[in-house]
Amino acid sequence: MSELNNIALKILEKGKGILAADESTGTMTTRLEGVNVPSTPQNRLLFREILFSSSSMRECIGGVILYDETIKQESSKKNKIPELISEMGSAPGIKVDIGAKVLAGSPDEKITEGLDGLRDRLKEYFQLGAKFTKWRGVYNITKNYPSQLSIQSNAHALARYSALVQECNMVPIVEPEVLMEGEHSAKECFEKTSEVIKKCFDELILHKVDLKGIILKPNMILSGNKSKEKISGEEVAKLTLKCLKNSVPTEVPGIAFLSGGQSELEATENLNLINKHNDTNFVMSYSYGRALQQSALKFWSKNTQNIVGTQKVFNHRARMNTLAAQGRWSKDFES
Ligand code: 5MM
Repeated sequence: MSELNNIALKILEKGKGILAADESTGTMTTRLEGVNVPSTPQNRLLFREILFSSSSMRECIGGVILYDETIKQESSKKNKIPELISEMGSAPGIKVDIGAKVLAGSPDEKITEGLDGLRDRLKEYFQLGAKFTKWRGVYNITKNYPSQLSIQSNAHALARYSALVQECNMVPIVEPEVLMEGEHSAKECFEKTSEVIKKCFDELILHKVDLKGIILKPNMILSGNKSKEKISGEEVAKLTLKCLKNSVPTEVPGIAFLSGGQSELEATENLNLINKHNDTNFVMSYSYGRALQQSALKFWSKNTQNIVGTQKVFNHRARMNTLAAQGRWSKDFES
């Protein structure tokens, strides 16, 4: 078994998932200011260090995606953040794209940038201890979108990124996110997500990426957040599994969903149902940002010195999702 395959499987072993703590400074500022905490480098670190040193890191969090600022910061005990994460038994990872920018030729859509100079940046991150990386492409659903231009150019970028990452002995997380924003139905989400993922794999294969050494980070199949249609969790699970069975090659070891704006409870409940019905060989776990951090951030903002209390809130969410990643969660565990 290849080294990259081992890393991917270890990150997602025994119901473990990924903590997406890779918010860029702009996004983290929005999150912190949303709870009335000033967005300084110290505060960004303080909150993140509280999460990274929580006890659930050992049992639940197989990997943490960091942002460039954080991977270079030191913890309060003066060790580097990737060292802290490794000591907690988890794998440090890094977001390496530099964001989604306006797509020339289709200005209402986005293309993710960051390929120029990537090989050198990857070497630096590897030296800093990163074991895996992340790149996110975003697609919106409207009557005319996502366009072929957006589907093809983002797939191409995800594949070039993945090939460079594997060359540098790290596992690429491939994140094509079909956004929840919009009026579309779950059927449209299913069709567009299937098309987007299939194109990504065409390009990954063309670029000779070892599919056993990647993790796919897709959206679940949901109706748009402005749609009148409401579908059940059972339906979400059924459509999500159908989509992935039809579009993901069987060599891929693991799938870690993004939460994409679902509430913490919805993200856990849907993941649980997906796993209850999982009739594939893929490990199906989580790589959540908001759905792991929201309650902890809210709690922490009331008293930023309350480390133990904040960790308790985070530990609970991480444990619920790790149960869900094994299809063993129940609503009764929430209270
Ligand atoms: C943590 O949020 C990441 C995006 O941050 P920026 O927009 O600031 O770059 C994002 O890539 C995240 O990893 C995924 O979208 C999953 O996060 P959610 O909150 O959707 O689970």
